[in-house]
Amino acid sequence: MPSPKVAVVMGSSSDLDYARETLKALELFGIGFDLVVTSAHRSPARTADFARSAAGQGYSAVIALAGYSAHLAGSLAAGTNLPVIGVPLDSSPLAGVDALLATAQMPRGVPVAALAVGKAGAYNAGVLAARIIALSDSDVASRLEDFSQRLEASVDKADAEVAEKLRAGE
Ligand code: RP5
Repeated sequence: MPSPKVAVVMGSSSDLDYARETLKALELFGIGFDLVVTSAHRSPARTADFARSAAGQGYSAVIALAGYSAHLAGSLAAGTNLPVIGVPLDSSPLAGVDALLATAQMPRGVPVAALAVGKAGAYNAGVLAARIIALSDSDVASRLEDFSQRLEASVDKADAEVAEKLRAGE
């Protein structure tokens, strides 16, 4: 089985710090990626070409991160039947409310999986891609199991730490 990979698409190079969160999650699950800059508004032809060629490039999903009036995820979803995961970014004066609405409010028939605004959404995009890939990849499925267990253990640890602080009078 070829190793899984996804496309991580940013609307601008200024989105890189957000995309790093996505890459962090993808690396955790052993999922490869290509990181691409293309803009729905500034380079519409390049964006459409990328969407049309995405399935042929072997991606399992496309992750789109964009701020302001974020049409990137929707534009990509218009040109591919791959699952498109959209991350609205809080890079504008409206703190991502604009991008959230533009990413989530897709018309019937052209879905985008719209995630949380900002870095939590960017990280979760990698986790959601892993969940999609895990449907047909047992290695990724088993890494997801470990991930969930570590997440749960971190809550137990936080609970114990808070109790300890209270006992110590902090
Ligand atoms: C969006 O506009 C990009 O995704 C970015 O979040 C925002 C600002 O882009 P720059 O003006 O910094 O290139 O399209």
